[in-house]
Amino acid sequence: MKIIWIATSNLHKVEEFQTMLGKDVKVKCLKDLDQDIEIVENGKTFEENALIKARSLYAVLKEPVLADDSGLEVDAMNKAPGVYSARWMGEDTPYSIKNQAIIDAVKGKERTARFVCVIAYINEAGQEKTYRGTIEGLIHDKIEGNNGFGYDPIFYYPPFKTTTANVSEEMKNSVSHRGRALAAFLKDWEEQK
Ligand code: ITT
Repeated sequence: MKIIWIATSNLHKVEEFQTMLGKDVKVKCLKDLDQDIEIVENGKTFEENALIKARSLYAVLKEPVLADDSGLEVDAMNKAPGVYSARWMGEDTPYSIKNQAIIDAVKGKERTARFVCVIAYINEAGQEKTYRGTIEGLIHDKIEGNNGFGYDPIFYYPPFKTTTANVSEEMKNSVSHRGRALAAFLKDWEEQK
């Protein structure tokens, strides 16, 4: 079976990648390594951070790797939390609290927001490329839905008439920032075969 390494320790991302890539591929992540690698995510953009993650894993494996850097941009918050989405208000703060804080912050303001995902790929020869996917939506006025993760329960996607936490994983993946970035990567990858 083909193995694809992804430089993430977020098991929700791993699950989404596994579902999107299908049963012929086994997704492996940082938790499958027999050593801890230190990744200093100090980039200012999703592209920089995705490359930092991919390079850290490539340095250890010396085989093709993917990495994902993603986050939520809220227009009324000057595009925060953005690249700080995981760390915003503290990495261990429950999303019920972070999500309510965003709902409160946009009250009476523009509700537009987007999820952004940048996938970085490094091939066997060490060549690097990034792929960006976005999904435009609105900050919902309440927390809704039990699927997905992170900010999904407040991300209202108008075509679904509900949040991305209130639809199946397949439905979310079919339009999501991660799904779109992965589709761009796969198209390029197939063409290069
Ligand atoms: P890795 O760095 O190990 O990949 P992470 O969770 O720290 O895991 P990021 O630095 O890319 O990853 O931060 C992404 C954060 O953005 C994530 O923790 C969520 O808070 C949010 N996010 C990204 N994609 C999301 C999605 O599909 N649904 C909900 N929230 C998402």
